[in-house]
Amino acid sequence: MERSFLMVKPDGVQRGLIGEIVSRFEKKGFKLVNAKLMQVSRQLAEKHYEELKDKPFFGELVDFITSGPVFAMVWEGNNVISVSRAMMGKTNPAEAAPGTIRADYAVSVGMNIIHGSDSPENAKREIDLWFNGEVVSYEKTIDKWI
Ligand code: DAT
Ligand code: MG
Repeated sequence: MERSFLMVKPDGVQRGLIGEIVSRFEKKGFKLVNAKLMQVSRQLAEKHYEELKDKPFFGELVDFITSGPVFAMVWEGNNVISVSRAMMGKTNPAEAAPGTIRADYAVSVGMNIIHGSDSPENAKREIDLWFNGEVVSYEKTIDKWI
């Protein structure tokens, strides 16, 4: 079963959107297999976003991600990586389709509420980085209906 790393960013936590975001993925039929509220260190933020280290906004991005607690999660389900990206909407909320998380709750590209892995390779890398690769495996009786 495919897994993805998702994270409610500091703006989403401050704005009280953890429950709303968790609810969207639960209702979709994905399974939460790990989660934690945490203050991110600069070292972790820089490692997480290392692919972007040469971008002009890298410093601001690390400042933002370390500016308050985040809610880090691992979700499991069929095509969860691409489907959760579709549910998040485009990086720039102004271009995100109505009904997506970023379109519904954000207006700036910097503060866009949520992170989600963009490929199987990055999902594995991020689950290893944030959760030491650990997930909670469990059955739900509803699984056969999803
Ligand atoms: P995504 O979060 O949709 O995967 P990304 O990986 O390209 O997007 O970039 C990571 C984050 O960096 C993104 O959520 C917000 C920030 N960012 C991206 N492009 C930016 C830009 N042009 N100006 C400011 N921040 C930007
Ligand atoms: Mg990305």
